[in-house]
Amino acid sequence: MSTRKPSDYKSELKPIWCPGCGDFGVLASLYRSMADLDLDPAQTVIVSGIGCSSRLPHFASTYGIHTLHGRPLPVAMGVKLANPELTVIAVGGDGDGFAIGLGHFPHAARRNVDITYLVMDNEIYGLTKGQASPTSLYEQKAPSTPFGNPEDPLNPLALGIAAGASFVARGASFNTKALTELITQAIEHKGFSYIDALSPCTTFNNTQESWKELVRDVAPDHDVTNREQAFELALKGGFTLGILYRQERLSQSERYRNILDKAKASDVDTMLDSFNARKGAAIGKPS
Ligand SMILES: Cc1ncc(C[n+]2csc(CCOP(=O)(O)OP(=O)(O)O)c2C)c(N)n1
Ligand code: SF4
Ligand SMILES: [Mg+2]
Repeated sequence: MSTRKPSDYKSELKPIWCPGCGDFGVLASLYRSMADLDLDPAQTVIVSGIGCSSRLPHFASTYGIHTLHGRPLPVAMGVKLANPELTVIAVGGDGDGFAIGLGHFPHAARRNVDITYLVMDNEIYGLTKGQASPTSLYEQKAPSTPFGNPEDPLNPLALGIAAGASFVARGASFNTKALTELITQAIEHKGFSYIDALSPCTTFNNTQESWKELVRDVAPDHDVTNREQAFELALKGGFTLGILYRQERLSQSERYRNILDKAKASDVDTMLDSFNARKGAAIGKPS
């Protein structure tokens, strides 16, 4: 039974997002999940990049790091490697995660780093006043694309599944009950859990009402362990809400623990002899 309340996770800073911004709903869901899981704020770290959404760690009473644009994942991975006992949650926007920061996403996924990555996807750069992002739609009009966006969007869910994320889900800021449940399951998951949280930017890309028409829940008979079915859902038009894919496999921390155990059990002199023998053989070869 949880002894903590959602309000216990609020910091003394009030969010400064625009009225109606979806990020409020994501933050409220995160507070509730942390309370449901009774997470100790002193053992929890929220790491963000740069963007409106990346301000989130300031509003939580946990530890937090507001890093650089596109860099929440490498910093979160470092925190988890340094202390696997911590609960580590990386947060950010679609621009932060899928433009400048994209190189980190597939590697965190394939390594199955035991962290949760929560992206507040508003299909726009909010903080810098509405430029098109990698998830902006073809022909979407925005301040930087008055004649329509000439590019096709990337699909973060399909990308996550392809890269080896072991938990891939989608939620929405306007459905906080379901989003809370998703975040809770993502944090509990042992491995890399990715949640694409639809989080409308009411100022530069107000999709608040239109997205409500496009969402549907994942079918009750969907087999979350079936990767092909997960791809189908990810590629389907509209937005499927819920867990698309979940796989149990050893996390990065567990694999490193196994290597440490093997290294500790092995004899250093034998290892050095074998290394020196190979080095000698390599040097001895004519070039
Ligand atoms: C290295 C670097 N390049 C560019 C920027 C400018 N910049 C700040 S936030 C941002 C995009 C924010 O969009 P997103 O990550 O989707 O967050 P949102 O504001 O929509 O929540 C950009 C391009 C920066 N701060 N640092
Ligand atoms: S600009 Fe958009 S994303 Fe940023 S706080 Fe305002 S509504 Fe939210
Ligand atoms: Mg954005």
